[in-house]
Amino acid sequence: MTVSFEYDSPGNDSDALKHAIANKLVFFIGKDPIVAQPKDWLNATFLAVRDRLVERWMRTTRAQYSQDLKRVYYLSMEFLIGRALSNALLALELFEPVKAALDEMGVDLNEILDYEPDAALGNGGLGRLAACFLDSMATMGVPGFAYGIRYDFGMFKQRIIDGQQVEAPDTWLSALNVWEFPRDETQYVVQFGGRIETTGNTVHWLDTQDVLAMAYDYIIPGYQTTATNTLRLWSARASRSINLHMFNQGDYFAAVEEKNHSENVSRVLYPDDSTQHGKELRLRQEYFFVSASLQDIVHRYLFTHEDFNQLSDKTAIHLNDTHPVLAVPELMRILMDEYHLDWNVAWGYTQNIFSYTNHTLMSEALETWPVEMFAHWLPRHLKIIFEINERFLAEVKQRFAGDTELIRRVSLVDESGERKIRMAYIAVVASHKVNGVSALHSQLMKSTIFADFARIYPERFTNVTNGITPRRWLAQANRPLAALIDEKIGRTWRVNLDELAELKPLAEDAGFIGDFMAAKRANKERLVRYIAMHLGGVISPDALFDVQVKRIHEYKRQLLNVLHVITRYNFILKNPDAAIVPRVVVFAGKAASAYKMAKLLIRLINDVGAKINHDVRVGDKLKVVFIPNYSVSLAEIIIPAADLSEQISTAGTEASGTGNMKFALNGALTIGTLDGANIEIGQAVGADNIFIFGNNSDDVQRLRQESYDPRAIYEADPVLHEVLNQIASGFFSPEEPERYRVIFDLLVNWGDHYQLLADFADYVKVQGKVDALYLKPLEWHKKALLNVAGMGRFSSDRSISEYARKIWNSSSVKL
Ligand code: NBG
Repeated sequence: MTVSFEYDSPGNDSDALKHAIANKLVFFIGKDPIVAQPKDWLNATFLAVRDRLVERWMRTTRAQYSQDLKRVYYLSMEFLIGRALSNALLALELFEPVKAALDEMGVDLNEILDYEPDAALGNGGLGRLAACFLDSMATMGVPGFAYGIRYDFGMFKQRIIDGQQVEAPDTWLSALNVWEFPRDETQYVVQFGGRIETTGNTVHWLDTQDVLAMAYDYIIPGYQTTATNTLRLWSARASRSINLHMFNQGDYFAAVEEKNHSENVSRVLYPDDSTQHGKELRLRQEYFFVSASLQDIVHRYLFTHEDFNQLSDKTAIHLNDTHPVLAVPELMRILMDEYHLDWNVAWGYTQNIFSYTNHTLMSEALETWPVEMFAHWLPRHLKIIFEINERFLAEVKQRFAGDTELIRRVSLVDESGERKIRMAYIAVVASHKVNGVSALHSQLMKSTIFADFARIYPERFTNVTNGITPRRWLAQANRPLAALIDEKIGRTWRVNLDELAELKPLAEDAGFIGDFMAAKRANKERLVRYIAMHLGGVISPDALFDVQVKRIHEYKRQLLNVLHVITRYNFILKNPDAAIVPRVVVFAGKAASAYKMAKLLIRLINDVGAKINHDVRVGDKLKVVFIPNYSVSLAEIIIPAADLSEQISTAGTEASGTGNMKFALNGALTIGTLDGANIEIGQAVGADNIFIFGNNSDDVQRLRQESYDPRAIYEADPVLHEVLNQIASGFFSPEEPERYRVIFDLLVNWGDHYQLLADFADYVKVQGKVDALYLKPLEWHKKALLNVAGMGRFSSDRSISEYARKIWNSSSVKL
């Protein structure tokens, strides 16, 4: 029997859109338009828009199957997606039509958009990069498929109470989430614990505690293409939803508790950025998500292939940092224990399939797991890792005979104290390519953390500089500028960002610069309104907006920025009549909940802000604003409004940065160190159009090894001396004078690990140059425009095409 199957393709004209939204509101949400709340309209619109993506999604999936393309699986513990609706409207080019349709029903699209919670399943740069990459993969037709965890609670919500960070849970799933497709039928068993038994050549993993992983799918739309991709997030389910035995015995509580215990695996995102939690739950989270993903990958492959011969021709798996590295022993386990491939065959596939991106050189972020903990939860995987290690070390022994130190250093098991598994080393040994995320970072990766491996496998190491999606970070976040650019060079820069270079000649066109200034002004006014509404402060859009927004971390040196702010404050008080460029210094960012120093920094920023903002002698000359609860949506408001972008990490510590790219693309000038992608941004926009200061990474290393003496700097510089004494003596915390003593100690007495004092004087000097330039608005905005024009290279489309070519060896789907 042939089945006749027909459905109506949804139309995009105004009537069709209106009907679609109204139908969803009435028949799906079940609300009478008379009483519908903004949230209901949001969901109705969401559903109507989603319908317009589903067809594309199915077409892409079918094409991927029928063309039997190599699939690129992107494994990441974090996806900082942000809001989906405005992004989908942009991809479909339906923003204006949907807005008009809603208008006719008396609903304001911009207002309802604000009701969508941010999907904040990530901490910072690493998670947001993953989201930009999804956008680019879809837009470029790369047959991508991303896997992650559907955390019940994403990144915590930050409130500032009495100047201090207070964390509250992010309940993004508490309301209806109409964007996702729950896949009840796609569930995998994930095993933990138990024991190993070997019979003949077969290894059995028995008596395990099992958890189910259930799939939730999200459509990732490509921009102006029918190509889409899938983000599949796993949610934990108890394997027996209630322990019937206990339930029958009347112990309902214990039965439910067991269920909760299993489901905790996907409960919450670890709110850590660059530091790792040595917690068992984290290990279980990592295994949970890679096991489900690998089972799914193998299942999908076998759906269209009869044997494994083509496995590595059809499959690329990318490890976004070390968090998914358990995928390596998991693939080996599946191939050997479940499909009875022998070691060499399985390992051959594994090495061809995996690739790995390193995102930080910070040693605390290079994950290790105690062998004992590992043995408890993942006994089979430990055995596999030991065997990988044995074979790897045998190879090294053979190639570097006699170098026993080398063997000890590169072993996958750290034997120096409590035995630990080194996850990053597994990633390097199992991958055919390992990349860093900026030219400097990739270089340092080879000369520091992976120096030995760069000797053993020099051909594996490569660089792919990060990028950002111009769809979200210019077209969507900065409509005034996008419209202006469209008028001059057309619209195709959205998919070919290099075209922005055509704006260069306009730097000489005073009329255009005027329009460019007006666009910046509009963005600044939007931020002024946000601040007035949410924080109650009044700031002037005439001031220079000096912005540092990112995670709070010592290496990012928000403190150096604060030292400059205080320096400025002191100058204003001492020189009441001096002409000074008015500045609003904006901070935003979250501190990991257990990171005391970062939290103290937030408090210091707020205390310093309170003092300065209330000092009538200062007036509009200087304001400090800490905007709480930094998020993707907030970034979309803050970044386009910035004049000055602070990228001031200690050289050699920020792997790349991506915020730096967003600011420059939106026409802010950067003040920064020669660190991460700042260096490449400087090359792209021209040395005259960026403010570089301070030591470079060689200087930093040399100082660290030789003679760094922060106290001497403190004693020799009267300006710095005064600022540090104020902090130490409670000038900003009179009710608790000792509050910031530890900051003084860190800088002056305990070695100033991030070398703030070494860069302070130059930083302040270059800030003076910033002021001088800002006094010449035409000059300033000319340089700002040259920044925009020079940023083509930093599109995540460029990054993804490099990954596809150099690392994944994948080709695009034909539609
Ligand atoms: C971060 C780096 C950033 C970089 C992003 C994306 C981690 C572990 N690393 O410099 O600190 O831009 O990754 O690559 O979050």
